[in-house]
Amino acid sequence: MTAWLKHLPQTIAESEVDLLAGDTLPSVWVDRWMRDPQREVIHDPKQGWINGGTLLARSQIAARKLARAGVAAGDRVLISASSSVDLVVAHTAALRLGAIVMPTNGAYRADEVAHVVSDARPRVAIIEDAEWGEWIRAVDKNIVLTPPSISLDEGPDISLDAVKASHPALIGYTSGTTGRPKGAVLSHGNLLSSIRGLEIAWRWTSHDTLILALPLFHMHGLGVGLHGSLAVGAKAVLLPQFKVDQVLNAISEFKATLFFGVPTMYSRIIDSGRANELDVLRLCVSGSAPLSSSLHESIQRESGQVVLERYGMTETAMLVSNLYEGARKAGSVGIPLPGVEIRLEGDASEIEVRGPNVFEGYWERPDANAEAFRDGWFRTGDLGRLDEDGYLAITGRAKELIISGGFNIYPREIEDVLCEHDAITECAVVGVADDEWGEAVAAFVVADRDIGYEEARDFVGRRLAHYKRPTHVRRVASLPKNALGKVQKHRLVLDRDN
Ligand code: MCA
Ligand code: AMP
Repeated sequence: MTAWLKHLPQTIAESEVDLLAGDTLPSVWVDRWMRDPQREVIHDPKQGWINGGTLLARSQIAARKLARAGVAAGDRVLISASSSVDLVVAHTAALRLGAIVMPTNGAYRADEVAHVVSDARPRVAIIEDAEWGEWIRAVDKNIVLTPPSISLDEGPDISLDAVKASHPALIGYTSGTTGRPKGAVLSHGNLLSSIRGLEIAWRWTSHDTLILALPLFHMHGLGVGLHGSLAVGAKAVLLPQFKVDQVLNAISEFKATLFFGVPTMYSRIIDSGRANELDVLRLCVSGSAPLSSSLHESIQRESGQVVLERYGMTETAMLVSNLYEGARKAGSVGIPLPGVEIRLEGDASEIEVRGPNVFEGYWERPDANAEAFRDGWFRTGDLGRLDEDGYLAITGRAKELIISGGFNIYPREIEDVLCEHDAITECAVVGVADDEWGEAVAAFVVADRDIGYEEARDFVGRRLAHYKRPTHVRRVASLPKNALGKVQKHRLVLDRDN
């Protein structure tokens, strides 16, 4: 039996599952907004509720402004801003126009911004930070800059919504073991099929209201939370920051039914002593990083909620999920979502995946694509094990990656920066278990003099996003190496006394 059939409610037969129904997300959204223009769709703290009719009209105007600024189908538009109705309008406008959106983490520093800009060459950058404008213009002074409200001149009426499922929709920057971040190009079909799978698996309907405190520049908040809410005609309440009290107050105020978060968010909710207030929700979902069994149990004990853990990636959107009606196992990410196939390959049991949600490759990186796929299967770099019920547990990683509070950190990037420090001759960065963040960054440095914790954090923080700063810094006489001179990272262990 196809593994994912377990996600179907009894009322849906396999033959009725159409993961590309509607062809593209923007056409599905526009269809909903036209059919029910009065229906409230998105809420933010500044603008309150915005309905479908207003989203339709405002995204059309915004698309005309982008077109006037020179954006045509296939051109890239960089978007980096905190969550707001304006951001949603800008994002939907760019997609309706056929542009390829580059959602970009607002914590990035100059070099990180310069890398993605010079790699994907956006025509317009929708940003809210003047410093970013300088960094972007330093790469290309012709890039048009605008805040999320899109303060550009309006262009003539143009035809929108002509994109097809095979056209690229998004470039999400992510990295591997080596080199700078690569742009994963996701098509409209990839994004839509993932949402259709979740709509079925999580019984997501227009009756739902999601409290969305995840940032809208990564797959979790954007490709799941926002895209899904818009596609099924549900409501999304945007919170520009994650603050436990605001989240719990919003659940009650908006009579919410759904909350999606990373494990650090759930751990903060437990620490607040207010976790019992999750009990009114229909569904709590966790992803982006491992949810420990103990946290899973605490949430259940405090609120009665059995959190549903799921697994995904920037390159694939969502892959595997625990069951809505059926077991939600702690320590397991569940069963492949509709349309998704998984296999475990090699001695290490690397998880490989295939399906309509899986991207076709990295932006202008044939070399990386050749490595990323094996016989048409995408190699996730995660290691797994299947239990007797077909549930997948993630047991480790073949790739060098640290996940801190749901953000991915590539040790190599931090090592390259630390090695620019005058006093550091060699260094190695590893992830260590951390109660608050899941994993934290530990830097081992060989240096001419003592490098203090503050100095190292400040040095990295001026060059890379804040969450990449090391939490532990150790000066060592030398790094352990094998006969070939390769650093043996597994031998780098923290003594916890300093
Ligand atoms: C903030 N800080 C962090 C992190 N976030 N340090 C390490 N890791 C982090 N993730 C630091 C700040 O720099 C600050 O340092 C201190 O923590 C306190 O900041 P605070 O304001 O409390 O943090 P926050 O703004 O509340 O952020 C915590 C957060 C955030 C809400 C958990 O990290 C977050 O939004 N995480 C979600 C990431 C996400 O959306 N991932 C999805 C990727 P100092 O005090 O020194 O200044 S998509 C993905 O992974 C795939 C597709 C999937 O499966 O979903
Ligand atoms: P990203 O590159 O930000 O898309 O992060 C994808 C990676 O996050 C995956 O390859 C996994 O290593 C990790 N990940 C996502 N969800 C989970 C989960 N539920 N449990 C463990 N790891 C996860």
